[in-house]
Amino acid sequence: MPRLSRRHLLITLGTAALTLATRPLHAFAGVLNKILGQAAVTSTQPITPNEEFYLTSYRSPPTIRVYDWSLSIKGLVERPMTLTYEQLIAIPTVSQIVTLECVGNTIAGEFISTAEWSGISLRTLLEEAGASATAYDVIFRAADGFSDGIRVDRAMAGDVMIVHRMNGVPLPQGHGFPARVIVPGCYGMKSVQWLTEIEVVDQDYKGYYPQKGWTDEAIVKTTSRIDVPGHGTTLRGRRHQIKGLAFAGTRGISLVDISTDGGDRWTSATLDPPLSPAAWSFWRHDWAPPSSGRYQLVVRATDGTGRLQTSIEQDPAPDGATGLHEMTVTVEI
Ligand SMILES: Nc1nc2c(c(=O)[nH]1)N[C@H]1C(S)=C(S)[C@@H](COP(=O)(O)O)O[C@H]1N2
Ligand SMILES: [Mo]
Repeated sequence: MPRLSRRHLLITLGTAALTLATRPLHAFAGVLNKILGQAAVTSTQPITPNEEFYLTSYRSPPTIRVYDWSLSIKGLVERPMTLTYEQLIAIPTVSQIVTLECVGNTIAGEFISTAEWSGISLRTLLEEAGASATAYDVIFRAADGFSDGIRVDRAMAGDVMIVHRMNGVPLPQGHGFPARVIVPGCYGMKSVQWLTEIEVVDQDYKGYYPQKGWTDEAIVKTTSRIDVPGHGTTLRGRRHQIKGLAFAGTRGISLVDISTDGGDRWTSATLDPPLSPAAWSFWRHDWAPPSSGRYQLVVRATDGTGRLQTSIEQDPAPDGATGLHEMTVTVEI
């Protein structure tokens, strides 16, 4: 991403909460999909329309008026600063297509979507503020009381963004208006919405979900999903297309295999090039079943490091679901 020069940042010098609750993980895992979010309509488009992008927040989205809002950068920085909305949007934007997935997403679940996000690189902002080289974590705090943090080296990698636009329009209220964080390759919890404060600290910080026992590292697991045909479908005729998506965050997807016999034999599917290194991959496979009958379809992906997606089934808690997506279809030739 292009670097921004100092004169591009209109900054004002200035000076610039934590809730520890314990709840059993199993109780939490069960309600995450039902209470904390609403699944969007299944969409197999490479970019999810804003109205269909999945929603997750631990309470209802705050209503923020831009003239009441500011973003402060504080802590271990040489030049603490506060940006108004006007100042933030005046900075030349960079854009990146990034897939977000909730850590609570189940195998083949709907809590995964992709958008083009526009804003500024966090690295630029931290360099501008003079973040300490010896710092450990960067904490993001939000207007709804939510917070989370990432390691300073991750924050400085250049691909972490502070965004104020989503698919070409200002961030919708339900997706973090007026500004949010985007951390490619991490579960959605790190992409703090309704952002108000960035603090650089010299110790490990545990955010809202990590405090409750969820993963702090939050690196997405490799996942894949069959979208077409649907489970239980009856397919008529000799030729059919099986298709779906796969995602492994910033590791990317190198291979998708499909099995039509419950996982005994595998064939590689055709992969579409992803829209960005941080976006999901679409795959398809032309299938000519040899005879009528019932078939067990299974998909598995290999990430960009050559690691095969595990078939071991694990619930979303505490660090993301694993297992393969399987479904039964009936063929009538
Ligand atoms: N302020 C705030 N940011 C938040 C959350 C929240 O509850 N409050 N939820 C997180 C979680 S768990 C996810 S998965 C993503 C979801 O972003 P979306 O609703 O835009 O899909 O936002 C993250 N950022
Ligand atoms: Mo989430």
